[in-house]
Amino acid sequence: MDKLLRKSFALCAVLMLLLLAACSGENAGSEGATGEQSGTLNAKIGVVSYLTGAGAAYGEAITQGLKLAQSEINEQGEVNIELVIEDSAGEAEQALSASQKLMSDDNILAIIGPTLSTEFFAVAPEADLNGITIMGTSTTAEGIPEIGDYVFRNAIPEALAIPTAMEKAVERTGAKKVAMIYGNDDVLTQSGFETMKKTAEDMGLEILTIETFQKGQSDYNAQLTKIKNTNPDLILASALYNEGAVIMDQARKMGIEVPFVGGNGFNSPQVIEIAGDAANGLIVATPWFGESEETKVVDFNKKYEAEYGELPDQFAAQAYDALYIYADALKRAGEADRELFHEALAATEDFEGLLGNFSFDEIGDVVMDVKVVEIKDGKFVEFE
Ligand code: 1QQ
Repeated sequence: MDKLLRKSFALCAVLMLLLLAACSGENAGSEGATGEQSGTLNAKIGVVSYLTGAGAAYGEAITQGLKLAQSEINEQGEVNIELVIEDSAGEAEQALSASQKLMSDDNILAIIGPTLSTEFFAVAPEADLNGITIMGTSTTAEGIPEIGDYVFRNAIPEALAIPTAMEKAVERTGAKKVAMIYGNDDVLTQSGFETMKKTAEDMGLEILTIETFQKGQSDYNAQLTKIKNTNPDLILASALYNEGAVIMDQARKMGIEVPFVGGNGFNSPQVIEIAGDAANGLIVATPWFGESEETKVVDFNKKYEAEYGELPDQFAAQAYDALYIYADALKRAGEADRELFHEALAATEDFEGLLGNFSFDEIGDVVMDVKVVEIKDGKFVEFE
């Protein structure tokens, strides 16, 4: 009799559990969720990326990295991610309207992007206000995670990358005098410049001249003539790849042979594509070193090349890691709920990604190591 009672209790418990599981599957879909079906957590992630216009190679690399991670993650079966991708064209206004469209969809769990800090500063305050987690995978200007509680990035801030690159460059070249050039109409290139200037002052370097330019400029003769006349040991340049590559090309043609130290904008194979040999001598700091012999980097290169017919760059690698970081948070959240996801993401610690060990600090900024690389013989190689 006792046994029979215990058996029917057990049966009831199993039935209750089955019922609960079925209910939670049906209810999902309200709060940034598309729910859990057959043991898989479903989530829709919004992406805003720079896909058309002068800097489209940034957005192309980012979305390719995201899609590769998405197919691997979905294949693993624990979570199933749908990406809803919108183009920002590198413009703050378009980035804002694209993200407003995403934010108004209750089924969007969280956002990745936009690409440029200039765009991110227009979008992130609104995401934060709406309680929607947003993460930049390429936004490196000062002040990004400080925008709010729901704002994160997995891109290395200029404040960390630039001093690392400058210290190594000065150590090797023995440089004492520097010339500076930067884009004064972009949040990232301005922020990078501020960091370069402060670092130069802290290191006791003499700043010979400070030159500026704007997006889309094609002739740098005036700025480069001034720089050449001051005879610097090193040039500190804060630029996106389009303008940066043209500056290097024109500098080399004028006979300026000294190395350049750049920020995140310069860290693209597009610089080599556009400037050719003139790109040799560019030094940048990055968490990504594509020539690494580490198995995970080699495997990623292979898969990426097979899929897209080209090798990945830092932007692809950071985006790839970003989606894994989101998937990891989603698993720990246990359901596709905006609040639970936000809490889980903020608690990310010692995540082992393609770019190494990754944690968020208390404000959602990056804790990770950077390497210094240079362009030599038309390739990014480790800076010795
Ligand atoms: C920023 C950047 C750009 C180079 C991203 C493509 O670092 O705008 O913050």
